[in-house]
Amino acid sequence: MGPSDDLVRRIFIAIDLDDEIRHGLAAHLEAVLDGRLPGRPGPPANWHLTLRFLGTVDQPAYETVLARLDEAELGAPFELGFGGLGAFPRPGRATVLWLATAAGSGAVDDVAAVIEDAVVRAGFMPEERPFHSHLTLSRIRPPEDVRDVIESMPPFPLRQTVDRITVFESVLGRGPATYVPLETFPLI
Ligand code: 2AM
Repeated sequence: MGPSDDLVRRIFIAIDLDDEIRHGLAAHLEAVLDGRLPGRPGPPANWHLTLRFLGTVDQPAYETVLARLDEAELGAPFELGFGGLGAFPRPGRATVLWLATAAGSGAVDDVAAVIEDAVVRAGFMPEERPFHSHLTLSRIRPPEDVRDVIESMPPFPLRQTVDRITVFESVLGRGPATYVPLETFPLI
């Protein structure tokens, strides 16, 4: 056992957003919805596009994940565009309100599949739910009908270049979780 072998962290792998996207999206939501997102909106600093949630990971497993990601062929950088709003499990009874990806969605799916493969090689159970790329904006409890909100928002027009993926730690506490970037892996 090394000195940090008992360290456990809550880990996920994601596409981080440029500050321009954070500011632009916050302004877009404010302009279109007057800041009135249903439910509990996440702070813009927390916005990201999850590729794979790992949950609680001990230090040896964490290091194995990093090694498998380091070996993985993550693909080339790409342009990511966004669309309008959507909701899980469905707009008429939503618990999660999200922003869709548009241009580059196929590349997001591809990199998510490569990461899934790397994570399974690292010894994790395969993800059973199909991957749906989305940027979570708000969590809604109890569920609400958000069809009007979804219909009232035009697509978000900005784009960003995705040239790396980021391994985040989710630090839970009172209020919103804090997401701490731990490692990045370049797309080349
Ligand atoms: P989300 O992408 O729909 O927001 C950190 O918690 C990130 O991992 C969140 O973005 C969250 O969902 C995602 N995630 C996926 N599965 C999760 C789970 N079972 N518990 C918590 N977060 C999960």
